[in-house]
Formats: sequence, structure tokens, C-alpha cells
Amino acid sequence: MNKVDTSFLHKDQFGQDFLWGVSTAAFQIEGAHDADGKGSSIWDVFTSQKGKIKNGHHALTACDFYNSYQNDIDLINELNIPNFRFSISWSRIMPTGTHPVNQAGIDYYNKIIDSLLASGIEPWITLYHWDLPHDLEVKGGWTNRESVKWFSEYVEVCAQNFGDRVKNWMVINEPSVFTGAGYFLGIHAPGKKGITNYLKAMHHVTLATASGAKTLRKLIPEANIGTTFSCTHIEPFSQTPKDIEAAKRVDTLLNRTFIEPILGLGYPQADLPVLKKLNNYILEDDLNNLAFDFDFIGLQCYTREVVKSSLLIPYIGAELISAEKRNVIATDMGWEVYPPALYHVLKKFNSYNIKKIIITENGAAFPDVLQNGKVYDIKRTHYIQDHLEQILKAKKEGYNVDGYFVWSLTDNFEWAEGYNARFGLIHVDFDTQQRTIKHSGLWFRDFLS
Ligand code: IFM
Repeated sequence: MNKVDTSFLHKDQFGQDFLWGVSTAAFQIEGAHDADGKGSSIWDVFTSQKGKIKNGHHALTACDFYNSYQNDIDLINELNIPNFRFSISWSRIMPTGTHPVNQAGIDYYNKIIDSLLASGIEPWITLYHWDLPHDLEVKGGWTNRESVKWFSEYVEVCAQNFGDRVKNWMVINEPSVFTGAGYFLGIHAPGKKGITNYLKAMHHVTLATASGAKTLRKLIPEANIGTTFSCTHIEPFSQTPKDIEAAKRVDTLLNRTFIEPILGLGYPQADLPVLKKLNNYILEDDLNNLAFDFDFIGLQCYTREVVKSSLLIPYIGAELISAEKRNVIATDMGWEVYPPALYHVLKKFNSYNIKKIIITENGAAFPDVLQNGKVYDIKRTHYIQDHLEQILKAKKEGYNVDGYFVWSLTDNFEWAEGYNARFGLIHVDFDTQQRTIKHSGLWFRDFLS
């Protein structure tokens, strides 16, 4: 596996200013769960509970990025990747979630930032990628309106300590996923369930997104400020009015509910009536405080969903027809491989008034084939190439898209799926922590050279 054929796709086709990067998240890679004064997060607690994570996996060590960050930054360099997205572990720098600050945590992220800059790699910080300090969860976590204040206090500490060198910031990662899975379904940390928890968390996270962004703007006026949303191309299972209406409701929930208030459009209550229950938690002036003029919006798209009307599913009256049931090609996450989803999503989000759109995550979990010290992951290489072609198609048609970040640098802890779902451009042997660049990583390296 030496030089990989990249002749049919050129990075120049995307334009000189197009941003190329790779994304990670603290809890999924760092390990060192209690090192140097770090406090527990909701994910430390959730992973320690029996039966929550497949195969009893945990993230006590994960990819050991806490200790091996220099090696991994050298690998990013070797792969010619100019932008690195990582998240800050809130409880590493504020063990209880609010003051006092743990200086060792600040020192750690300073080392990462300085090392990236010394290697000519631009740091992109995500402030919240799902690992709320456990002490705050004890007080109700995101269901407590105080969370908006706690978050702003934390953002202030990050801005004051890292804002002199870090220009690119993302406030909150995929709010619909962590509120839906963590506060409605209970399958992610903190394991809460029910519509009340969910709607409270939804509203407080949305308020925190805007107030966190305002804090950044105030303390780092020149910062490039964004926030990231998961999004999916939605199609009705059939052309019956019932399925079309069901698809519209799912589209509202998955693609519109979190971004529209941020864009100043309010919650899309007319298209998803259950959102009217939010009015119980919306206080005077909240609607004015939900909007922020972001410099960019990060979109994270992996697949499409096919939706059927179903009276059995409360609140939404719709069910997703899995890739398995539809008998289509899927990744190890069970997500259909459907590259045109990215094109459709770009087209859809271009209809909003957004300054810049960056694909801040896209990638796939496939099994790796290890042979003679090499890792063949041809499916992942094709997945990335096919999605880049869809971006090119959107660009050629005049849609705004300004960057692409692969999820993820290394194989890592995939939340409730544990370590079985491998998303990395770099293979990790979790027994030895040995890294091996996969075929996809070599392809990306050559593409970016
Ligand atoms: O691993 C996750 C990441 O934390 C958030 N976006 C989707 C990825 C793949 O599931």
C-alpha cells in the first residue's frame, strides 16, 4: 500500500479556501478519566453502570490521547490534515462544573493547542461534546435552567485561557442527539427518559448555545464562531399523504428543531405539535435570547432515513424503516450508505440564511481488514470519496459549502456501541495502543498533498 490513486478527485476542485480537517471528541479519545484532578462526567458514570455499553466496554483509557497526543498530532501532520477539531472535557478543567478551575486541565489543553500550532495545524475547539460534569447532573443537568449559567461560566474560562491562540470555536455538538438519546430515550448518558426531561433539556441547551456564543464573541471578538448539528436526508416510505406527513414531522424533529430558534425563526411548533409543550419552559424574553449570528454552522451527516407513519410511536406518529429492513448496504452502525444524502442536506440548509456551512463530521464505521501490518478499509475510502463527490455536485450547482472534516482521526469509543464501531482513518489496537494508518488515511493524505 504505497501511493493511492487519487486521480479522479482533486482537492483543487473544491477551491483554494475550502477547509479540510478531521474531528474528534474528548470523551471518545482521551481516557485518563481521573488524571490530574479531573472530575467525573456523566459519561464516566454511565459507562460504569452495568449493561449500558455493548460488551461492557468503558472509556477509562480509550485511545489514551491524554498521554499520546503528541504522537497523534504527528500523525495528523503526516496525513497533511491542516485542521484538527477536538473538544474540551468540561470536568477536566472544572471538576465540579463551576469554579474553581483545575489548572492541570488548562495546562493539558494548552499543550495540545501549542503543539498543534507548532505543527502548522489549526485548532478547532468544540466546547461541549456530551460530557457534562457529573456534579451538575446531580443538580438536574440540562433539565435545570441553571445549566445555561453553568455553561456560560465554563465558556468564559475556555475563552480566557485559550482565546489568545484558538480562533475557531464550536459551541455545542449535535444537540438533537444528546438530548434525544440522553434525556428522552435513556440510551446515552445521563440515562434520563421522558418528554418532560427531553423538552426541558432541549430548551436549556438551545439557550446555552446562544449564550455561550455571545460569551465567546464578547471575550474573543475576532473568533470564528460556529455550532454543529446532526442532520439527515428524510424520505417518506411511500407517497401516501400519511407517510409524507410523517416524514415531515421527522424532518422537523431531526433537522429543524434545534437550528431554527438559533437562526431567529423560533421552534417549528406548527409542524411538530408536541413542541408546543415547550411553552411551559419558555420564559419572557427567551425567544429573543435564542438567536445568535453564527459565523458558520457545522453540519454532520452520515445517512438518510426512510419514514413511515405509525400510530404506535408517541408524539411523532412515525417510525424509521431501518437499512436492514430495506435490505440496503449499511455500515456497522446499521446506517444506510447513501452519499446523495449529503447533497440533499446541503441543498436544504442552503435555504436558510447561514453565512458559511462546514461539514464538521462525515465518515463510516466498517470492519477493518488487517494483513501483514497493513489495514485495508476500502469501503471507508469509497464512502469518503463518494461523499466528496456529492459536495462537489452541490458546489457546482452553486450551493454554499466551505469545508469537510472526517469523523474521525482514530478508531475510538463510539458511545453505547463501545469499540466495535471503528470510524478512524487510523486503526487503534486497543490492547497495545498501537496506531496504523489505514488505506483511507493514506488516500486522504495523498488527496491533501
Ligand atoms: O461518534 C459520533 C460523534 O461523537 C458525534 N457524531 C456522530 C459520531 C458517529 O456516531
